[in-house]
Amino acid sequence: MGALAFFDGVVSWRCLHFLGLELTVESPMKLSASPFLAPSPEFSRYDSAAVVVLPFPYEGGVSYGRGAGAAPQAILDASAHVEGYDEVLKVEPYLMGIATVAPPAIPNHPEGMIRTLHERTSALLRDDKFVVVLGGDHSISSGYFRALLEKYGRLSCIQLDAHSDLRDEYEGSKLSHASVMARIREMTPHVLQLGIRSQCLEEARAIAANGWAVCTMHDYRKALFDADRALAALPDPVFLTVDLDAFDLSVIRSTGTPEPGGFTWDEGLDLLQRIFLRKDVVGFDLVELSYDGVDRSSAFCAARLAYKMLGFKLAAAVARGVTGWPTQPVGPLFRCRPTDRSSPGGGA
Ligand SMILES: [Mn+2]
Repeated sequence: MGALAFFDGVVSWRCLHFLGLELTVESPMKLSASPFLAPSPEFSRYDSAAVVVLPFPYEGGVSYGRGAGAAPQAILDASAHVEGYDEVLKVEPYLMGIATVAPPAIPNHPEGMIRTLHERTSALLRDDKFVVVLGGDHSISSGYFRALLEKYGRLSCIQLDAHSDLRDEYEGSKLSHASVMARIREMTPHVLQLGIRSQCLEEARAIAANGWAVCTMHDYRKALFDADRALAALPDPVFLTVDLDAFDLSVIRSTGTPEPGGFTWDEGLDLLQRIFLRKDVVGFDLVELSYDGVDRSSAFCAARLAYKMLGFKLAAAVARGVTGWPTQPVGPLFRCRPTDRSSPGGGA
């Protein structure tokens, strides 16, 4: 294949004008050899896709179990076995076009890692793609959050997680996965944390002192926290970060720091559907899957979850009249439109 192999599947066209000649070159952002869902090629081309999946295999921020670095590829491999038809929505959401780019080279220090993710997601957002980042451990999320914040000017964050991740630093690092929500809270006051069932005294005191919107799983189950009211109070647009340990071990058991008592599959999907229908979700990530080469079901559930969430995103856009149900990829469907952002409480 030689030098041409590099450009095989290369995406994002750019035109240069030089001495009156128009030269078309391509940026070195390669498509993945294993596209999400493995659809026929016409549904995974970059230029026509509404959605871009970015695998980000980083696990330098973990504190317990490893395997997050192998997770994105495991999710992509599993996604080839996910049905393209959504039996609840009764449509095939992949018809909107879902491209999957190859993972970038990631520096092995956290600052460089964050910078790399920020740069990659910023480039995809400039092309008006709806970007799904597949982690990787949770320390990556602040890089994508910053890219979205720069695009939209203001941004809220909804986190589904067993852990509140609010320690200012953990094991000497401010960029540990246990500190990611502390970093995001430095960029926005509008944060809603759901499913929490593991935190330290420092975190509990900070939550109480600041009146932060943190819904423990106990309070969720006992109806002691009004999630609908908290959702309504959160300004649009919203970044959604899903730590897969938010789900119960009976759904997804292979995570970096597993905790019992999480969302069932149906509970989690119901909550996520409400979030997508009521809020303007402009991007999300799935993090903390720990792939050990044996447990295929956790990776499959993560793939299924990502596709369910994309179906919810599409259904919300259809409900708002932003688009009809797509029958073929026609480029970005969810691009930022000022009229979409007129209502802070926004959404259907
Ligand atoms: Mn967690």
